[in-house]
Amino acid sequence: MIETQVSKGIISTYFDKLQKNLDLDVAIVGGGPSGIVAAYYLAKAGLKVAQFDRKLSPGGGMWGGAMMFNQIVIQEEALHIVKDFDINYVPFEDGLYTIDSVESTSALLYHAVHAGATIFNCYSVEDVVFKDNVVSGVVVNWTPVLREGLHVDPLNIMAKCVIDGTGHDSEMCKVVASKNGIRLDTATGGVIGERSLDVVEGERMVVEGTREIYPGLYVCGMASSAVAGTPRMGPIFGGMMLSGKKVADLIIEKLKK
Ligand code: 48F
Repeated sequence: MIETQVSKGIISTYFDKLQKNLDLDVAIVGGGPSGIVAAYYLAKAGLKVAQFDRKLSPGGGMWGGAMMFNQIVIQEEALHIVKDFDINYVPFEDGLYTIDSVESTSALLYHAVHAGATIFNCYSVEDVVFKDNVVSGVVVNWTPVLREGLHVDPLNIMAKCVIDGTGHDSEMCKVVASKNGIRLDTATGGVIGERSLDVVEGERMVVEGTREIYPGLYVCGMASSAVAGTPRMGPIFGGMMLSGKKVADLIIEKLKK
């Protein structure tokens, strides 16, 4: 019966996909632009990478442009990444370009999956796995389970590296910093919280701050600004893309040694 085949097709391929992703090279928490760019370059380098986003539609803060005007600005330095993802761009002024936020978000997602990354939507990462004081995986649950406050245990997914790409909330850094005796690689040892907007400094520092913040845990995108206390930058996305590429390069270098 076709009705049963539809169900069987979905169930068998979904659980096959999930089982294949229980042991990862890289788990990316958050499906914003920086994390998706990272997923693409990591997968292209042949690493086993999965990305988890709590929403139905991954893409984070990129879909809506600014104030829902669905255009985004990027700068010359990030243009090579825009080209890697086949996104149309229009020169604007002074080395700035505009791109369509819907086209670019879908292009990032499409190319990341085609490069070999697996994206799990509706997954909330609620904790990390700790082994010998190294972040070694993620603890996941269905977003609706957490929203409803249901008493349902999560599942564990192991990873050689975990990326916190959760944006302004820097949730994985907060989770790790909340454990007894843990200090992140920041001025205070904890999550400092992002500063008010400064486009030039924010864009520079988001890339500079992209790094391994605790053994096994990397930060990219706004999470790296939030953890280090550097400025937000608003709807200019070159820094997000460069940060995603940088975190991928750092991990590729580490894991391919
Ligand atoms: O915030 P977000 O878009 O991340 P980003 O890559 O990009 C920031 C920009 O969009 C923008 C900006 C640029 O100027 O300021 O804000 O740093 O996306 C973060 C994603 O992480 C998901 C959330 O649903 C969003 O799609 N997320 C957050 N916490 C969790 C999570 C979690 N605990 N588990 C799973 N997903």
